Amino acid sequence: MSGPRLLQIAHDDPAAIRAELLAGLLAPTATIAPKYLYDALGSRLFAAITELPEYYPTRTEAAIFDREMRPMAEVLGTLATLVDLGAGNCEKAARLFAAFRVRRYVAVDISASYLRESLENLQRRHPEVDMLGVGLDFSTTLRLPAEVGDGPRTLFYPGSSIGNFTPDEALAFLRQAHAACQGGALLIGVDLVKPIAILEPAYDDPLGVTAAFNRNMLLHLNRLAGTDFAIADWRHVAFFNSAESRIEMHLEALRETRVAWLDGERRFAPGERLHTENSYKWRPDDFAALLERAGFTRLCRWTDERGWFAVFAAFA
Ligand code: AVI
Repeated sequence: MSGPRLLQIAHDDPAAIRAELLAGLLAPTATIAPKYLYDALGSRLFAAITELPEYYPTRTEAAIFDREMRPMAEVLGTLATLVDLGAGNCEKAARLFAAFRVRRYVAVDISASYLRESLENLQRRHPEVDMLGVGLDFSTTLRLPAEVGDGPRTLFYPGSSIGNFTPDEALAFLRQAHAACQGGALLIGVDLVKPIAILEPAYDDPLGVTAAFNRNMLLHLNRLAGTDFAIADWRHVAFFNSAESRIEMHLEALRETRVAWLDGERRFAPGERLHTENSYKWRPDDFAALLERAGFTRLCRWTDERGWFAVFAAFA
């Protein structure tokens, strides 16, 4: 048995990351991209969020896959190449291997070294599948390396991470996904609009795990940008913005606070906010229309009985 191959596509250099973060901090409404929520601790806190009773997306999507695996396999057929976008521990994709008779598995995540252990474990359990790990920040450009191979591919993008893009960004991403699947398909999970009484606790849980996840971004920024955020000066705020159909996460200054770095500073008044994430909630027909605008033709969709979450198969 040969082990999985790993490939790292260039990271942004630290100076460019620092410049981007500081520009966001100095903007009239301070904004930091949600990808900076995920340092090592942030990734663990996100995993803990998925276990919370209030955070319904992960288990609702898993239940759809459990119930609909056979109809999905009938629609999609054998998946010669499955490309897992944001693979993490690779477990969601691994559940598809048998039903979809996956022959080649390509795990893509921001860093190839994060994938090593998960892929090695998976390779031991599935010696019949050819595996490749690709380190790539596909949130900016989804261009897969030639090593992924020729022929149609099925792109797998679960978890409703598409919701962390604005609708324009989502369209741009889906157009790139359409090109990247080379005549194959996209299998994607999408969180849907639902009552505020369900949405808001999912992003502001009583245990405070989502608050820790959000506030931890400041520790990450202190390391990446050399800032001196005092975590105790900031509180987690999350609410549903109905006009934009999105949950917004912010960090709000509890008191007058000054954040300094090597050659600059910004003062925040009490109540002033730093915008850290949007999580768009889609209406199924609007998302289907978005897939069609991106170039996908035939669509299939599966939802749970409450209509909280949808999985779409979209063919190029
Ligand atoms: C990763 N992403 C789909 C999550 C979401 O629901 O938007 C991130 C998250 N933010 C707060 N809780 C979970």
